[in-house]
Amino acid sequence: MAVLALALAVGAAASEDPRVIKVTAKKFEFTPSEIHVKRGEHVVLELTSLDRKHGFKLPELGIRTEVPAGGTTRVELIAEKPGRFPFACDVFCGDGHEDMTGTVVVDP
Ligand SMILES: [Cu+2]
Repeated sequence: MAVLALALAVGAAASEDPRVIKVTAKKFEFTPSEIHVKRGEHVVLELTSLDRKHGFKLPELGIRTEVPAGGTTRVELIAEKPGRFPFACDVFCGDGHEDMTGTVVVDP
């Protein structure tokens, strides 16, 4: 009985871990540029820059961070409402910077 309870507890803890979504940033794109999450799902965006410093701004979900050159930044995301939420690089990174955009799609 005690063993069963322990197994259930471990299973519950594991299911609460956020899903990690890896996103790379480079001049002048995010990959993937469209990120799907479920409504209420707890995810961590793991942003890695393959070249220089970039920004990551997702204003409708209150996220704004920077990704250092060659480095990784993690941001947590729990989207409570479905919809399409645009994000963009907000650290000027050269001609083409304006095209460095993407969308988080929160599925209902
Ligand atoms: Cu940029």
